Amino acid sequence: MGLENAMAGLINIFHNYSGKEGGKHKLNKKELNELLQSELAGFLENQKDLEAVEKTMHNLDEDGDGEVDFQEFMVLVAALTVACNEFFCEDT
Ligand SMILES: [Ca+2]
Ligand SMILES: [Ca+2]
Repeated sequence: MGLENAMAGLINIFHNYSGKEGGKHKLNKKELNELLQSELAGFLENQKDLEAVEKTMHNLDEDGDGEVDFQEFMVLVAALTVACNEFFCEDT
């Protein structure tokens, strides 16, 4: 899988969840929660409670509109990808 496919995949996944309710291009708290539980369950094993989701939301929501847009979502993906890479490097 090339990087272009990986990027298209990220965009698809975001819109699968952001389009469920409210603004189609933004994740509200419920949509973010669903995305985290379904797509990042392995990474966020210890963040299953809503309080943690709320905290994640608050940290990601840079413009303070109460929802997470794609740019804000990418900050999370980038941070998790870097963390994953570090973990992977440590492990070998
Ligand atoms: Ca939405
Ligand atoms: Ca926002």
